[in-house]
Amino acid sequence: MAVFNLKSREIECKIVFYGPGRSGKTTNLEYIFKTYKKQVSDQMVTIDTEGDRTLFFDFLPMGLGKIKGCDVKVQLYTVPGQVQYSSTRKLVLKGADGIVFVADSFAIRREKNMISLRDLDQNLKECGLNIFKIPLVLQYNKRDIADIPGNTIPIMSIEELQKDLNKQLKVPYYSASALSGQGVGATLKECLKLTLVHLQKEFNWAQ
Ligand SMILES: Nc1nc2c(ncn2[C@@H]2O[C@H](COP(=O)(O)OP(=O)(O)OP(=O)(O)O)[C@@H](O)[C@H]2O)c(=O)[nH]1
Ligand SMILES: [Mg+2]
Repeated sequence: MAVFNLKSREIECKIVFYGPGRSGKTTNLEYIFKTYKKQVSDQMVTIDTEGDRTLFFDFLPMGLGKIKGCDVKVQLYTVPGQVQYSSTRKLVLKGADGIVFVADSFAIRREKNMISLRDLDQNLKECGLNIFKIPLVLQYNKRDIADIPGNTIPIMSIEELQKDLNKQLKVPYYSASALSGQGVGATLKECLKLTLVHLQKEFNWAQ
């Protein structure tokens, strides 16, 4: 839940990068950290990892400057994608104002994407939130692999990913490569836009 300070006209909101293990959530944050230096207000904090697996969360604070007279601050979080860290995911999800769901384009991860989206739905419910109402953007990651000529790794098409994950939700989606950064900024900007519009309505702060 965003913190809105009427006196100082400051708003602080939380965006959570969700998705199955190894889909590229941490890589998204790393790219944002090194690319948006002007907006990043502090170091990226990575709490507890094992190799490149997130065991707790990553955290990156950003300042977007003034929007309609309000100083907008955003906290980006990633959850640990591995199935066994369900309670940590729920903890990180608490108070989320917007979600980026990072799906893996690898065909072998098809089931894992769908399980993770169901897990998001369930955990949002337990936090008193609704997957159809919360600002949500889907990111179809690792498209760089699909674009390699002669690639032999089976990759899902955008149409297949849409059918699996976005048939009912009908939310904005982006193809991306968190590794090269393609589509990362667009995903984040869309999620920020949806989140701020949602908060404007909720708090009436743009009046
Ligand atoms: N080719 C390619 N590899 C990627 C991309 N994004 C992430 N990876 C690789 O996928 C692996 C997992 O990426 P992470 O960002 O650690 O995944 P995660 O979603 O944070 O995983 P958990 O912390 O276990 O939930 C790493 O080896 C990344 O380099 C991408 O867009 N393209
Ligand atoms: Mg991670």
